[in-house]
Formats: sequence, structure tokens, C-alpha cells
Amino acid sequence: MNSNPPAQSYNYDLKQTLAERRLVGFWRMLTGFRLLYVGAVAFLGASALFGMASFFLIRYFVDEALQKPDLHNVLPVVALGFVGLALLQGTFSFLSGRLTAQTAEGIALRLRNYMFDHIQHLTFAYHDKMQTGELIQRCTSDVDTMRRFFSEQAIGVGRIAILFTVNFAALLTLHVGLALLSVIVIPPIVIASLYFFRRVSKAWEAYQEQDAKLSTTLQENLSGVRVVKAFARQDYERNKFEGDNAEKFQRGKRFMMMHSGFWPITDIICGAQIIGGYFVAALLVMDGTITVGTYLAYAGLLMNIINPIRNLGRLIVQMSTGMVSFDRVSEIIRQEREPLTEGVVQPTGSLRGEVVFENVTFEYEPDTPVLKDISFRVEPGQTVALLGSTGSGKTSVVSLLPRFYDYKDGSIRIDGVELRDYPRQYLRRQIGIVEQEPFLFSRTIRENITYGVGREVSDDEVIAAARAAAVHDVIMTFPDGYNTLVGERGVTLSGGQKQRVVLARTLLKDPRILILDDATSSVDAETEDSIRGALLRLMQGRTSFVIAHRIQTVMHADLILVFDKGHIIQRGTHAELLAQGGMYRRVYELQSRIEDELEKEIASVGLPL
Ligand code: M5T
Ligand code: MG
Repeated sequence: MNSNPPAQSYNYDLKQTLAERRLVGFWRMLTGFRLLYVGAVAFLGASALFGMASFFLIRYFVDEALQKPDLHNVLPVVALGFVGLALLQGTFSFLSGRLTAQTAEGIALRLRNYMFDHIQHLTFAYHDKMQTGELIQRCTSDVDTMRRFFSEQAIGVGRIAILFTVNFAALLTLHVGLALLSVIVIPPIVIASLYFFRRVSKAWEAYQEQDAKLSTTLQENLSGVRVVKAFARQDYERNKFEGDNAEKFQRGKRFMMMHSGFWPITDIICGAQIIGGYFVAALLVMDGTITVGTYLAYAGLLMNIINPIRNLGRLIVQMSTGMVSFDRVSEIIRQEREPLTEGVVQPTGSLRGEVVFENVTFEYEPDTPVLKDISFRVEPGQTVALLGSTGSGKTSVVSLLPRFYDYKDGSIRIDGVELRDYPRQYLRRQIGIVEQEPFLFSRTIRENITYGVGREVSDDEVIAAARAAAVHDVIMTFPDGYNTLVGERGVTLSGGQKQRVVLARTLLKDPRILILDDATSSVDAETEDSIRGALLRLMQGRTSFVIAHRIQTVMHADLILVFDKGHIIQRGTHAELLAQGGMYRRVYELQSRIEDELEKEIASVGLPL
């Protein structure tokens, strides 16, 4: 498994100013494509040269060829010249387009891959804060804007520079005064573009933010569709979506209006320039300073020079969208990856499984500790049960073990080594978790069970694991057995079935430390009994953390910890805790009474047990 950042890294120095960062960032993204990019620009240059040459051919044709007595001999040569130049211009332009597409698509391809990989290496804390919709938006729409940036704007800069230089140089050879007259539009265009640049970037940023919000709304609505239906909140959700969508419309409109406010301004300036240029040049023809052929060549070249200037303005404005998307993408790229293989120790064998917590304090958000002063000790192979009301910190305790989060104060040691000193990847391979909310991928059941085992697994092993988790018979009732697709396009599993598939997955992983977070919460008492045997077998020989609400599930543990508001309020074995009285005994008595009454009731109604 490759856990290190790929060769291409987009990371950069935070001390830089925004402009520097953008420049460096874009430059880095071009890594590996710079030659292609230069090629694309060079071909453009060639294409521009041939385009320019055809205007000189016009001049020659009008001023000289037409005067020649053997015109019929010259004509085919000139015609061939035009065709040849056009062909060359087209060919080079095509080649340039090809290289441009290769560059832009290549950069986007790599960036998308990088972001996907980067995001899965970010910390839990980051994922807790960042909305999924926002992440998706940045990986898709913003990356696409950057692709456009490279295919249109980045290449556009080179294109404009070349067109301008080539045609301006050509103009200078025709008439210096006319050449200088043709570029007086540059300052007003640049000033107008810079003014619009700021406004358009703000508008684009606002638009993208709203778009992300809409994605989040949509994504949440889809994954929470059951809740929406169960509470009959369709109208509310529709209104919310329509509100967000209307806002997106407004922001999109503002963005487009700004764009469309900019175009006419530059078009008017450039139009005036063209008319003025033609007019002055016509005067020069009339007083004999230049020939008609020169006039025609000038007219063509002037268009070739005005177009880049006009496009420069558009480009500057469009670049603003690329910049905003770049900033949004780099906000993610800037996040530190969670180092997976770094560690003071680099253990190779398996853990023994001795776990010691000493005065551990932990918080998700600063100044709101969820675990306070937690201390306990588990010997290898022992089972600890964590009990306590909801929100008391049980899941938080166990999520510290695989280093999903880092604890603040105190010390956690496994086999005598501080947890922080272990590489995360090692811990995560040694620790198996059946999460409170099991998650299955939309892949086959077999793939879900063998997920993350890290070796070839035989069918028999998969079946044995599924049997032990009491889910084999269920799987066999599905049309394709172990090859049945889960979710989306396949069968939907019940909560308890999912939990048992995850249990089978954990069984196969054969971890040294096992964490069962409410692993039997979604199965009925009868099934729980049938998996209890499997669980007991699973727990044998490994250190196990079992979180459960039913005392029956945990009464055989070597150590029972009772949590309340982030503290351990009681500890001991089942017998010790019963003798102590307090919360544990109260809960135990309550649960036994309920079960007894239920049994009596069922017996009186005569339901088969
Ligand atoms: C303990 C808070 C939560 C609660 C406390 C997972 C998580 C929890 N919390 C956060 O602030 N951020 C988080 O990402 O921490 O939560 P827990 O450890 O999940 O409690 P539990 O496992 O004992 O509860 P339950 O319901 O699973 O039995 O205040 O708000
Ligand atoms: Mg929990």
C-alpha cells in the first residue's frame, strides 16, 4: 500500500504572499508539462508568423504583381502562396491546440488524482469540519475551472504575447507612426481589465461558494432521504433547496452581468482604434506616403494586433476565476497530511496488547474536554467493557487507540510504548474496529468482507468468517450470494446484517486489539446470543474493548469501566461492581427487571420464544 505523498507535490511555503503563492502554485502544477507548454506556444508562434506573412503577400500582390505584364504567370504562384501559408498556419495552430489540450487535461488529471489521494490522507479532525459537498465541489468544478485556466488562459498569455510581438514588429516595418498609433489602446484596456479583475473574482468566489452549498444540500438530502420522507419534510427541503438555488442564480447572474459589462467597454475602445487606424492610414495613402498594398497589409495586421489586446482584457478577467478556484483547491492542498508511516519506533511483529491509559485528557474542540483524567490498565488478551450513558465518551476513548485523534494530556501506552511513537499505519493494521455506524462500500459482499485484509483470501476463509459472524445464511439467500452488490445498485442490507458483515471483515483481519463499538446494537437478542459465541471466540487471545448498553453483553469482561460525562465513575468486574452498588447496579437491576417482565408477558401470551 502506498501511503506516502506521490512524487508530484503541490505544497508550498505559507510565508509567501498570495500573488507569489499563486505564481509558484501554477508553476508547480506545470511540472512535467512545461516542455509541452513551450511547444504549444512555439507552434502558436509559427502559426502567427505564417498568418502575418500572408498580409505581406497581399501587399506584394497589390503593389507589384498586379503591375506586372506577365500577370497570368505570377497569379498561380501567388495563389499557391496563399494556400500554402493558410495550410501552414492551420497546421501549426492545430498542433498547438493538441499540445494545449494534452497539457491542460494532463494537469487536471494529475490534480484530481492528487486531490483524491490527499483528501483521504487528511486528519479526522479536518473531515469532521469540512462538508462533503464542499470537498466534492472543489475536486470537480474548481479543478475543471483550473483545467480551463491552463487550456485557455495560460496558453492565451503566450498566444497574445506572440501575436502581439510578431504583428507589431511587422507593423513597424510598414510604418512606424501607424504602428505606434495602433497600440495607444493598451493602457485603457489594461486599466479597465484590472478594475474588472477584482470585481469578477469576488463574484466568482461568491458563486462557487453558493454552488458548494447547493452541492452539500443535495448530497445531504440524498443520503438523508429516509429521514426526509419519514418526517414528511419534502416541502421544507424543497423550499430550502429553492432558496439556495435562487441565491446561486442571483450570484451567477451577477457574475455574468459583470462579464457582459466588460465586453462592450473593450469592444468600443478597440472598435474606435480600428476605425481611427483605418482613417489615418487612408489619409496616408491619399497623400502618397504609403501604397495601397501597404494599406491593405496594415488593415490586416491591425486586426491581428487589436484582437490580442482585446483578448488580453478578457483573459485578465477570466483569469480571476482560475485564481479563485486555485485558492479554493490549494486550501485543501495546504492541509497537512496525516503521516501514516512516521514513528519513533518501527515495530515489525505483532502487538502483545497491553494497554495503559494514564490521566488522559482529550478534546475535539479547544476548551471542551470530552475525556477527563482517564486512567486504566488492560493486560494482553483481556477484555475491557465500556459502559455509560450516551455521549459519555466511550467512542472517543477507543478512537484514540488507532490514533484517529491525538490526545492532549496524559499518556497512552501499548506494550510500554507511547502511542504517539507508533506509526499510525502499524496501529491501524493491528487494531480491528467494528464501528458504531458500520459502513459498507457499494461493491460486492465479498469485497466488503475482504476489504483491507491485505492478502489473497480464499473463498473458504471468507465463508468461515461470515459463518462466525452469523451472516453466511443471510448472504446465501441473496441472488448472487457473495457476489451480490451492496447498496445503490444492489441489495440493501439491514442494520444488523451490515454490522455482521463488518464483523466478518474484522474477523478476517485478525487484529491484536479488537474494538467493538456497540457491535451488536442492531441485532436482536436471539441473534446476539448466536454471535456471542463467535465474538467470544474472536476476543480470545486478543485485547478487546467492548462497548455495549446491555450488561448481559459485558458481564464477563475482565474489567468494566463505567463512564459518565467523560469521567470513569466506576470500575471493576461484574461481581465487584454489583457489590459496590451505584450506577452499575442500578442499570443492571433495571435491565434484569425489564427482561424478566418481558419474559413473563411473552409466556402469558404464549408466543414462541
Ligand atoms: C463524547 C462529543 C460528543 C459527546 C462527546 C465523535 C465526536 C463526539 N464529540 C465531538 O465533539 N466530536 C466528535 O467527533 O464528544 O462522544 P462519544 O465518545 O461519541 O460518546 P459515546 O460513544 O459514549 O456515546 P454513544 O451515544 O455512542 O453511547 O459530547 O458531542
Ligand atoms: Mg459511541
